[in-house]
Amino acid sequence: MASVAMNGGISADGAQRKLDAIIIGAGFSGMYQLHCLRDRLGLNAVVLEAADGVGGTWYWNRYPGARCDSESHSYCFQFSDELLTEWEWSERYPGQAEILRYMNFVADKLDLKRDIRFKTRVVGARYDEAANRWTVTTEGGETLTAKYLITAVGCLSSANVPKIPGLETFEGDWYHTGLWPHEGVDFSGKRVGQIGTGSTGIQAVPVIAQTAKTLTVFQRTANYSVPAHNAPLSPERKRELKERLAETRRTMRSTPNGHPFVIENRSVFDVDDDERLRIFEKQWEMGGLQFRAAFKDILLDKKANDEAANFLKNKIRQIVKDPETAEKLANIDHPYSTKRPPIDSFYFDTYNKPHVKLVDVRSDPIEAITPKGIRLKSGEEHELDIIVFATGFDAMTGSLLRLNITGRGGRTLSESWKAGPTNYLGLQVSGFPNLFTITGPGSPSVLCNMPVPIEQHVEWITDCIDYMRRHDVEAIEATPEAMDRWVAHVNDAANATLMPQAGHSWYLGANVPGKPRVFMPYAGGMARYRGICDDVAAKGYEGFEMTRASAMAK
Ligand code: NA7
Repeated sequence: MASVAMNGGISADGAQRKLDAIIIGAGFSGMYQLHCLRDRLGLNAVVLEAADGVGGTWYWNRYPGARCDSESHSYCFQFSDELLTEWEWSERYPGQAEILRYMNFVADKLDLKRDIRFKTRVVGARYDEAANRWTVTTEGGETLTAKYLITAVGCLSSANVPKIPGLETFEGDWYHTGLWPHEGVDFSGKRVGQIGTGSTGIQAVPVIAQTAKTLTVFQRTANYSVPAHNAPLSPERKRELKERLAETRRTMRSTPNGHPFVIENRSVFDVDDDERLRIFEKQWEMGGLQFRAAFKDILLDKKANDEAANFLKNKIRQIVKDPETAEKLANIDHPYSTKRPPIDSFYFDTYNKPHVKLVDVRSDPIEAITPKGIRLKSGEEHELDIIVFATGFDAMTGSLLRLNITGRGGRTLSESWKAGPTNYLGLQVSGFPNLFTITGPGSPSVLCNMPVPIEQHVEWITDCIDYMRRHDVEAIEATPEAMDRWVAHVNDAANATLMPQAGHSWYLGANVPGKPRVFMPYAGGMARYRGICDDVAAKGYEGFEMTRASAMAK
């Protein structure tokens, strides 16, 4: 269908056109949602984006070593053969700069930028019941209205800087990895302290250590990591990947996590000790998230998980030469993969460098930041020139709640989610008609290779809006009963795995003080989830209340 030239919702004479849809965020989700609504359904849609470019998380996360942990050939849109064929990745795992180039390539190819309003941060959204429209307010004080409001704000976009007393007194510089300066940071000759050893921290340590005078890593929770074995893609591998596009796509659609590899159909104790060790070694050599696909029960059975965990802890002890440091790193308190499992490039090896030191802040917590550095509870003080906060995000709900969304009857999303996020299919909340949350809590999202759940949500929302238009439906809203059933199912799915056992994970919201502890992503698997969503649609959007135009007029 022909697209409508909107220039970000503003017509050539500066007046605001009547919008059908407002999309918040220009990452993978927002870009594809715009393409679907504008170019497939012919709607007047606009994307509002705080940054001055596309990319979402890859626009902001420019920290040293920032790289995706999905393999490049799978970390891209699958909906278009043309995009897949034209774009060529250079490495096994794509780095931040290359992903950003890819996203600009897609945005230009699909001519998306003319309908994205950059440097436009949304600070509020309110549903007007009488008009059945959403009014969105921007930081600049503008208002825009549309029938549909679609959040495409990502799961990990609200940076979490812990409130450590004294930060404002620090005389050096400090940065959060998720809000990294575009011009980069020069670590040469500097005494650097890094707080955090999640996926981000584990990527940053080896790169910062290359130039810093000293690097002190403050570790609260020790973490597993498997080598990424990142490398440039050879011409043969590039050719092979292009030839296998259809097969890769099929695999990604059929697996529980959207990755381009299959989980082996065998259990840890189906094989003897020697064979198990051989398999783990092979997976370690292969590298990446595929490690956990060696057996099907690693996330289901604690004893099975212990085998993988012990293998990985032993690897740390083999790599790290100083036994005391090795023990601190291997002293991991949660089952493998129950927190997001990092993959790395020489993370543990970096601790063999004389200028890199590990400080265990579980046993001796950070008490304050002083003008000169970081002071621990014991009184031990570390003098620093730069502090890097690799402390993660107010994940999954933070980016939604800071939009200040108000639904029917003046009820805010924060009120609705006081005890933790509740919704139907991760897509809709009762009381918030025509609001769709792409990769919202309660959907598989972060447990998957992200482009897969993003495409699935965007296509489902597009089909739903298309259905509404064809059936004269003005408003769609999840029913409270459907939400209750879905929340119970999300909890059951999580409890069927070992994942809730990592008590301090951001999956549970435990990394942000005061946040309700609820296991947020849907752990039932992507392929199963897709089936449920398709079934709901096939049954005329079961669990949703649809209000027709005739009923609205009354
Ligand atoms: P994560 O995985 O939330 O990691 C944050 C790290 O920061 C983790 O080691 C935390 O320890 C640590 N942290 C957080 N607050 C503090 C304080 N106050 N003191 C000491 N240490 C602290 O975030 P990432 O950015 O690494 O990864 C997020 C996702 O982005 C990743 O999984 C990929 O999906 C992409 P804790 O474990 O809470 O004890």
